[in-house]
Amino acid sequence: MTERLPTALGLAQRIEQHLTFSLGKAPATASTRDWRLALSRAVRDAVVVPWLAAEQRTQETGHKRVYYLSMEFLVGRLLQNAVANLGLEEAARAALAGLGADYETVVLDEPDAALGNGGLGRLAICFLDSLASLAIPAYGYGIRYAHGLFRQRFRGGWQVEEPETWLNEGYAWEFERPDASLPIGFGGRIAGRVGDRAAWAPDETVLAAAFDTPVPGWRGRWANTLRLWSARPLRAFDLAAFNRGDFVGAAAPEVLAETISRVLYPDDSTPQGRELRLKQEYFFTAASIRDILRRHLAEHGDLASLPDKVAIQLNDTHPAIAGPELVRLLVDEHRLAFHEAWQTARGCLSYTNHTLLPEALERWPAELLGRVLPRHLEIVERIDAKHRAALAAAGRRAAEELRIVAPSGDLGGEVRMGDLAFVMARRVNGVSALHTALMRRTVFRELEAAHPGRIVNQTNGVTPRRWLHGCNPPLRRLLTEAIGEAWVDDLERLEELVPLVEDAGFRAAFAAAKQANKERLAGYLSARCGVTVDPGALFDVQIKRIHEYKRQLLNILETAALANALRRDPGADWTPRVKIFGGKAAPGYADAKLIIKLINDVAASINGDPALRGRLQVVFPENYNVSMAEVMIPAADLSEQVSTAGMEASGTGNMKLMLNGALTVGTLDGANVEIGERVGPENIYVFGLDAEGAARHLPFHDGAAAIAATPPLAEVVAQIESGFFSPDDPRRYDRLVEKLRRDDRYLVTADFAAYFETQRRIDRDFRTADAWTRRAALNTAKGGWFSSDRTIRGYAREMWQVEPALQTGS
Ligand code: RUG
Repeated sequence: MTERLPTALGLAQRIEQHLTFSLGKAPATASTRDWRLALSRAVRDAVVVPWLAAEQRTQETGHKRVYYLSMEFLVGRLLQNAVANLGLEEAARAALAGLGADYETVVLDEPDAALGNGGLGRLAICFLDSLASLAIPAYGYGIRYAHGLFRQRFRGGWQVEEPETWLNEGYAWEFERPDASLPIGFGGRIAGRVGDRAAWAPDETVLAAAFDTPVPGWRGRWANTLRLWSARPLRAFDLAAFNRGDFVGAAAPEVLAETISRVLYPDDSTPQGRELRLKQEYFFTAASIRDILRRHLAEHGDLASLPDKVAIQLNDTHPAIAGPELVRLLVDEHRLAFHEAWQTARGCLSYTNHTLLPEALERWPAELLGRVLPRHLEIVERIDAKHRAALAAAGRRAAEELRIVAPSGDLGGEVRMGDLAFVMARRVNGVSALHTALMRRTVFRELEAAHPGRIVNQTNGVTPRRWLHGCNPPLRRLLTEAIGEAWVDDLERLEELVPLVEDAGFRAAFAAAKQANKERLAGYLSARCGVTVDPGALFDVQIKRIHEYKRQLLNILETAALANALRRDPGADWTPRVKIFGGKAAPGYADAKLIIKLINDVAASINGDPALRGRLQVVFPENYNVSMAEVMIPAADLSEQVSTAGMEASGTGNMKLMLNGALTVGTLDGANVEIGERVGPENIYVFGLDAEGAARHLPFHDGAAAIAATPPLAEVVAQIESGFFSPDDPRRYDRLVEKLRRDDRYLVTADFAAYFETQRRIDRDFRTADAWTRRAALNTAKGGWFSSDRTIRGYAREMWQVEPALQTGS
């Protein structure tokens, strides 16, 4: 499918048209925002052509469709990505210049759509990019949160959260689809039964309103849809109440309904047992499942073909209610027998698990589930009973561990959503090799034994379009000069760089690209936070959610210990370092917020010490987000991936940093293991306990002995306790220190010595600049496997049984 993409002239005309007719502005008075919206509309026009063509082709050929259900889509900015995917960069630059506007300024004006917390939501967007680039017909389904992830501010070094308002700043990409709205019910009772069928009478109903954003793939060959649901009241307004003068009461239905899609739960890897969260999960899942059934019936007219034509992917357990919802619709509304409905649903569903942390595995009190979704609880109980009965009939012990609805302290027990998703899925995926192995041995041990082969591994990946081509123009140019542009379609072609790494000229060019990116980051930090950093220093980067298991604490303790060593021996030839942190803590996660404060306190102490100037600096810009990552990642020399082994399911930042030529310092955790396998042990810094070693120390590790045995750590701990970093409140960190001493469940103290020693090795290695560049370039060359195109091909083959709708080159 070749589309007619606009030239610079054609694009300029469209931009002007949109400026005039969509925005009502003249070029002379247009603001940057106006130009941005006009360009976005013009680019959206260009996306619509392949988008409609792709939809038409899918319908005509009856091709199987993939549906990716995710509570989170961490979109970031769209404009630059769409421009690049359509090959319109030069045209857009020239068109805007001709109109008197600057392309760079305009694309940077776009606010981030932060409809996700971190890796899980960003992975969903990388997957959508790959699905479209591979021409696999797909829909992403999620929630159109009015407020995405909060905006982070630092006040006195403490994180404070402000609401984020992405929609107020103009979002040019979506199409509202009033004809696709669906009523979604909650609560109520079962009003009647006939055989397997039941009539559910909800006592609260809201409308799910659909908003579609086209997702163009690379070269604009294909485009898919991200359909986000917004909650609306069934009746907008209570006129009778208004006429009585009860203005607040009149708006009540609106407020109540809209609450459902108002905020993204600002949490990651910790549970949220709130009723509103359950309603959000059901709201978007039910709307999506009904939409899928409606489309399938319109296209194919029968339900028997559902598993052949529909693959539904559950991104974590958040949409796990999809199983019971699909069974409910098939039984109650489409009159299938229960068993047939269950098997049909199972034929469509797959589930990806993203965490083994017990506290993060979703469980809903049966009482709550029964109150909000009474029919679904019945169905879950029936699935549970039938599943265990089937195992018993096959001669397997129906172990207690296999119960989906498990007895607990709560009245009526609790529903284990991971087990439900597992039982309802044809395939269950782990996001790295290690994570998959641990999944088989731990959380799903019994289920794996009962259903051997159901668990598969497709390690995460990242889209090279955004995370190399888009964010790193200097390196993109070098790679394309060196090996041609095919690497953007097939990232494994980066392997062709391996011989070039031995070429001094190539290494010099690679180092120059890195330097240019470091200068760009230095400029960004200066403009944004008023700090001056030396682009000649080692840029040591830890960017991710702030969480105890990710161990930003280990990093900042090591930083403070390094500061002590520098002060003690000022004459030594130290490697200058800039420690860069970025990340948000969940608002209710007190210990993570205390770690943020500690990083900022240590930063103040180090950055204010003249003895450390030019040697060590700590930078922690507020409000880390996707677009900040796009500036930091290309500039990083060192990638901090230091989670407690066994706790980070995969990581994807590790892949982005590696691809952009950063060396990893990390534990044998998540996808670090696979990074190490590809680059070889001499091109990665691995330290500390592995997953088995860590498991032997847990559940409780007494850190006091390790602290005493590690003098640099003991010194920092003593400083913290003495108020060295917090003279205004010497007791501030008592709780953190107490946890390190008595209950160091993230094994910071156990790994500190190895980490400190490894960092000193890194100091030494970085000073042999050419050898460092060689290893950095090898990281890029070996990074091709971490493309999300590879992951999606794996999902397509192993989980979805779907082929691309276009052959490469067509
Ligand atoms: O913490 C995991 C990351 O290790 C992983 O890379 C990412 C994508 O698979 O998902 C993250 N995650 C896990 N986010 N939320 C959860 C638990 O719901």
